[in-house]
Amino acid sequence: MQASKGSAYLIGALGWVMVLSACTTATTIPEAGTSSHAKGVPAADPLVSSLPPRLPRPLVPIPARPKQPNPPYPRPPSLPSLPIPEPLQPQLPVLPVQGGHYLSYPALQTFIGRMQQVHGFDAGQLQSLFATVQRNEEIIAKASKPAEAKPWLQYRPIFITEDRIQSGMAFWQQYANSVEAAAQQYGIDPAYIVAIIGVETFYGRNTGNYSVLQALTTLAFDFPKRADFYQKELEQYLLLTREEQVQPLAWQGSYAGAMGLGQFISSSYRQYAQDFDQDGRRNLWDPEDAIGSVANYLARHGWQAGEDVAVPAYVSGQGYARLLSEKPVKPNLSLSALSIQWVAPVNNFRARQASLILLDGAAGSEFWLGGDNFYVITRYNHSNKYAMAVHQLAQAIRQQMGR
Ligand SMILES: [Ca+2]
Repeated sequence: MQASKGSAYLIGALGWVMVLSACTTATTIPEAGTSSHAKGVPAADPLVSSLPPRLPRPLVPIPARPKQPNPPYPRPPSLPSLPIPEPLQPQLPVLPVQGGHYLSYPALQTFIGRMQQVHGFDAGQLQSLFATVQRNEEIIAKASKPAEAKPWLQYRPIFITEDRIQSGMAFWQQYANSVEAAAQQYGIDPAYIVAIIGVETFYGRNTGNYSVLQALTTLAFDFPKRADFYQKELEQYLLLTREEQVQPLAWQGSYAGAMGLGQFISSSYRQYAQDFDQDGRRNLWDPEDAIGSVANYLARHGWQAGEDVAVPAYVSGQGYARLLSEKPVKPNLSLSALSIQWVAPVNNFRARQASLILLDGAAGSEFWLGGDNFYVITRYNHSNKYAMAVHQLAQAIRQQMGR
């Protein structure tokens, strides 16, 4: 594919010098626009490894994020109804014992004892509750093969589709008041609120139809790899349903126990869910509550208003390899540190610092720089591919909305 490496390198090097120069001398930085596509991003060129390092340059200064007062929250005129779980009795029901699979598990008995001692649950009621829960093999199989295990070239087409982009535009238009109110109140780019709900559930199409109690119980006691995590989430789920006065058998979610349009796990639901429509209940199956809750989640994890999320990167030589990490890492590289390893953004990139991301795309290796906001999105789902899908969907929706 590279018929003339010499001339390609020369052009690439010239372009790179121009980009670096633009990046480090700009005092005002233009909008990122729609630079998220990977087309034209060059792969690493192993021939160019002995160029001298550059002197560190200062980062583009970014003004501190202004505090914004909470605007009065306007209610949209009317909303269509998505299926919303009914509130049930706050008390756990006394259920007939059915010889439930899990009652024989010592780990479940230890768990019930802890729920009684630490949180004051009635052990008898919990015995009755768990007697109704059966192990679900499908849940274990799905947890063993998460979508994030796919390479980017297979992962991207799941989420970046015309149908999802159009649905995102329709969702944004339908809930424009809530999206704008949440964006303003929490200082979040509205396109990313819309995109996360799109990637998570296709705007409510796929909120999941597994019993959350069954999913969490199965993974807590029959998925040793993440048993500690899911036992904590099961604990959180019982606390959550008690607080929200919902029967634990009532809620349905993903195979991993994630709930609502934003797919919050129980601990996140308790900590970050918002009653954004102010009807007295935090209901993540309600689009307005989901919009406010996603925005709150991003804000609480450090979203930086006015910063870009990600930008394609030029890479030369071999030095970039030491900057890569399989898992998401908190950005800690300045543009000057990147330039020393011959890495530079294709476009101006508004971010205090960056991490280098390598994705295996349809056309080969794709290099990207992710800023703090890219990392914040990975706090939602600990995957660079996930955050990139959110970024590209957000950019595609925004482009078609003309915003
Ligand atoms: Ca509500």
